[in-house]
Amino acid sequence: MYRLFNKPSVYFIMGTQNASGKDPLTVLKEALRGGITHFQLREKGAGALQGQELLEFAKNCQELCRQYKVPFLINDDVDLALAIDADGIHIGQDDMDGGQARALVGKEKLLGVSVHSLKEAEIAIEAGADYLGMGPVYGTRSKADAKQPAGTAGIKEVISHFPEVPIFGIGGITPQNAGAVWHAGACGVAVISALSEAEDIARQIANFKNSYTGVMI
Ligand code: 3NM
Repeated sequence: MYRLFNKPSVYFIMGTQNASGKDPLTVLKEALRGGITHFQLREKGAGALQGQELLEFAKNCQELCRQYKVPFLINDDVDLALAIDADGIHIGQDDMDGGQARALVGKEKLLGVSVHSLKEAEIAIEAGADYLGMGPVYGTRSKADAKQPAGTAGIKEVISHFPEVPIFGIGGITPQNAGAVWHAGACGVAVISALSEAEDIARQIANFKNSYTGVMI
């Protein structure tokens, strides 16, 4: 199951609110063309699409991801994920319980869980998580209720206990500061603004991948 998480993974997260005035589907297409390895639709906050509009947008995102054979996950909304047969679901600590999410989506779907401690990581893994997100590593403007920046110590700790579980660093990560996340042993970076606000999304993705080997263009 962990084969879908090769290093260095670049996991793009976006909702229509993150597209910085651009067409969100165009942003997603550029990111897919540029080589993102995972995509999560995270539609949150004021003005978030709902109902039929959200369903249509999600289907359009899914269609694009299929063209590029990139796993398409949905944040939090299990009903939506099941309705459109998304590849997986990502949940936070304030959403439903990991075990409950796993029971609802079944064994085949990817399940990601946001965690902030070794204890939360243990519980998520026990519940059947395929990967974990850990953050915020750095300060972020993209999540209203984000915790204090935690650096990479937690990532290192979880990896030392569960070396086989894919861990993504999240929160304020850019190609310039991603080195510490790779150094901690993360399989990938999960990012919103560094890609959604990039002038040249493909180059930014290349820079993320190159930051793994220390090369920058
Ligand atoms: N979750 P950006 S931080 C969605 O700490 C999310 O769990 C976080 O956006 C966590 O790359 C975050 O723009 C926002 O900082 C990430």
